[in-house]
Amino acid sequence: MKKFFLFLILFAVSTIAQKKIDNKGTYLAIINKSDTEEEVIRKAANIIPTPQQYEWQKLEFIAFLHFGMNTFTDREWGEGTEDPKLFNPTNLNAEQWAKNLKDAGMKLAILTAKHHDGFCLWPSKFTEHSVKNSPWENGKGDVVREFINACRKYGLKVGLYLSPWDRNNPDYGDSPKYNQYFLNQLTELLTNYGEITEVWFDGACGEGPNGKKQVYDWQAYYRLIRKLQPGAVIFGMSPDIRWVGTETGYGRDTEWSVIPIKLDSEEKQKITNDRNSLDEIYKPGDMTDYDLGSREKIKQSDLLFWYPAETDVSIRPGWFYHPSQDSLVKSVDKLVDIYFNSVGKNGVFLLNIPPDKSGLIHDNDIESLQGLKRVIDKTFKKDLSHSSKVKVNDNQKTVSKKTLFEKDKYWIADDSKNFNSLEFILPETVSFDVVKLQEEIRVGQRIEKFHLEYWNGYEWKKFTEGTTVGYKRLLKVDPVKTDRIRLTIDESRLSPTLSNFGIYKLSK
Ligand code: FUL
Repeated sequence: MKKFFLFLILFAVSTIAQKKIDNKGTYLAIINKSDTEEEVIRKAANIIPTPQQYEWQKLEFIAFLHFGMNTFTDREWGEGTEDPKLFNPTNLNAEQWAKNLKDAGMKLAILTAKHHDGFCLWPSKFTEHSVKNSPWENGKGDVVREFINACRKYGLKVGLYLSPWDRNNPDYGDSPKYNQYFLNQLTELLTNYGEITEVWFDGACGEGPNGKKQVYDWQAYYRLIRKLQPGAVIFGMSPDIRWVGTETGYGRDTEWSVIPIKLDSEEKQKITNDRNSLDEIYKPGDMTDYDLGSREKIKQSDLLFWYPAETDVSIRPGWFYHPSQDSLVKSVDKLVDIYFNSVGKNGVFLLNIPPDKSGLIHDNDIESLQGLKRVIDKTFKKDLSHSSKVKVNDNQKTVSKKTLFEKDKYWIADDSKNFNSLEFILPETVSFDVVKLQEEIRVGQRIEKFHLEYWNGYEWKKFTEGTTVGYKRLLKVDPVKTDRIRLTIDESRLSPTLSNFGIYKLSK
């Protein structure tokens, strides 16, 4: 009998810690004035990504291609009055783009189908300002099609950038008319080219105080995209994916994917527990604040939802190709640092590689991309804690790390109020300088503060600490030599989870 109870206790210890994914969370939560702080935190801890957001987050590293009229005029923002005849790549080869992006480990590529100058890279029926009036392929070409065919061939998902600000269209500023034009263009792009994974809306508008005042019908845009491409996520001016807030490639040290917003009384009437209702009220707002999702912020809000960060930067100083910047392509070391600060700070890394006037990605850019890939592959090839055993909260029973983080399984603490630690016991002493932590975001984002220690043979020594983890947190640390590492979660919203842990040696 005693043995039976012992078995039961051991069984409980080994099963409590590990769970299979269940979808108990919600996509959004309304905060009521009467909610206690505890209630607000409980709501925040249970917000989860939609399936589309989760799939997108897993892409980690994606590409941007700024290509268009500006490539030929050597500008960043065109006027909209440029002659379509200027667009004439001599050697355009979208397969060269796709192959190099794929080889660099990118999973999706986004092309500027139309930038602010209004010039369309596809032969739109709704304007003359497009490739159809250029000498390229005698006006019979379609860059969007060539790009998408090449991406499909190399197994890359596809995204399209369509600038709402349009300096060429005469109806811009006549709001209903231009909105219809924009919807027509979206319809062309989202029906004629198969599956589109990301639609990219930029917030720029340089019209100035006396310029044309176009009121965008965001709700109509979202409705059309949901209808034509229900699997797609919308970047930027939408409630799906937010801009990280800078164009440097560096995310915040504390990067929450659960974001609060304020609502006016009309919006409060319209919002329900259904995430689709968010589309009906969402107004693009400023997401550049240093603190977006702290306890203080969420306590003062009306609504919480999953709103992850995309971290964009160009491999060159400009977004478009300029021959004068050939020597200014970011180095491998810089790109590696950006990788750690984007993918490694709970963001998706969107790196821009602009094709040149001939229609090819320049050799200097390819060299840096290949260098980045080499470092990432070499560094993350071998997790030095792979064969470790894990001790949870000083429990004498250990589990193998492999079993704890097996596919679709994760560790969840019993109670957020207890001391929560995971000790990784390695079969031998190793030396490392990179740590990887991942939360199981399909349960929510919960960790608010953590620290890491190593055993030096006598005592525990702290070697790093942090705040949020989210989908992925990568930490570069001074080299550590040990056979025991302890992760302690000091603060969390409800019970924290962990879906992966790894230690590596940065290898160039
Ligand atoms: C900005 C634009 O104005 C730039 O030209 C570029 O497209 C960048 C990605 O977004 O807002």
